[in-house]
Amino acid sequence: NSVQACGLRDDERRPPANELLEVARHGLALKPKRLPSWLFYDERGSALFEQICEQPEYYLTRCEIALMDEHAADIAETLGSDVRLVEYGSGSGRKTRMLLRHLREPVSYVPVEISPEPLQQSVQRLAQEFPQLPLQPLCADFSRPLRLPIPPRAPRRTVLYFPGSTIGNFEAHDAVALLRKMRNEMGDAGGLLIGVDLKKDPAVIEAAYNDAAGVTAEFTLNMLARLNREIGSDFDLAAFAHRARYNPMAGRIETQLVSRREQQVAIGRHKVRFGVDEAIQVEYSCKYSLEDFAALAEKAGLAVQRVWTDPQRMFSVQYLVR
Ligand code: AVI
Repeated sequence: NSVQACGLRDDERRPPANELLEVARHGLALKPKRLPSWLFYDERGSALFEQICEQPEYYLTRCEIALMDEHAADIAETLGSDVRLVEYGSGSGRKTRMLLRHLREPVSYVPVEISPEPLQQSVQRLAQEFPQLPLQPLCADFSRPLRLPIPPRAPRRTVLYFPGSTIGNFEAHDAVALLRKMRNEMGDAGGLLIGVDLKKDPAVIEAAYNDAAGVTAEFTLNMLARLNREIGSDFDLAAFAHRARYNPMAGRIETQLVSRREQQVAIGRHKVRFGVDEAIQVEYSCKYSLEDFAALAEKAGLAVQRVWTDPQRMFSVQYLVR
């Protein structure tokens, strides 16, 4: 097996504290207050996200794995032979392994992941199961333009894999921009295999983001804990609450951190004031109908070629081409 090292200097691995401070100060000066959802994913946040995926209410992961389990052979057939597979975000790798088991003579697998530890772990696991497959991990932020490693031989096509409905965490305008960037990266003959969560009974969606065990609440609050750890802010975690509600007009879960009382929080040398019930908007999780998503893809110059979905239309895996 050939595994390329992921070359990244230590100072490139984690946003520096002054950048985090600037991001926090900027977001908390906005009206209404906002913090970006990438702040969730420090080591603790990534571990909590893995736990969310195992909660009984969080149907997304279970449904997508069931779809891959049932259709992996058909999906692999659609992608064809001699594919270079590029995954945006390396995740736990379970869905990827299901796909790789069925791909015919893949040229290489390129997981793209911003944090080096999960990237290394998923590559090590894959190297054991697929000793013949060239692995070319890339430590990078997939939302920025990528310089893909040179493949070991010419692929028939480059297929980008973006599971998990992570596209839902981008607002429509940013989602179109990301899909357009992917369109460039896949090249003329390329494709995009993407997981997309679907619109359904709002109660089912809301439950997924308000699990009874409180893991999602802890995940959301970890954003403030992270800021306390890394920039020395003094958020009192007991004075904020997790709130995730489905907005039917916008078709999305809106997750907020809500101040339980009037308070002031030190962010660097500044004090930020919060009123009772004042919210920080921290995440959107957009839900699509099949028609909505096809229209979004079209704006990015992509056409939906195949859709795999379950009988209850909970979740979809879609194959998009130019
Ligand atoms: C990563 N992403 C698709 C998850 C979602 O469902 O929006 C993140 C998440 N946030 C709360 N629960 C899960």
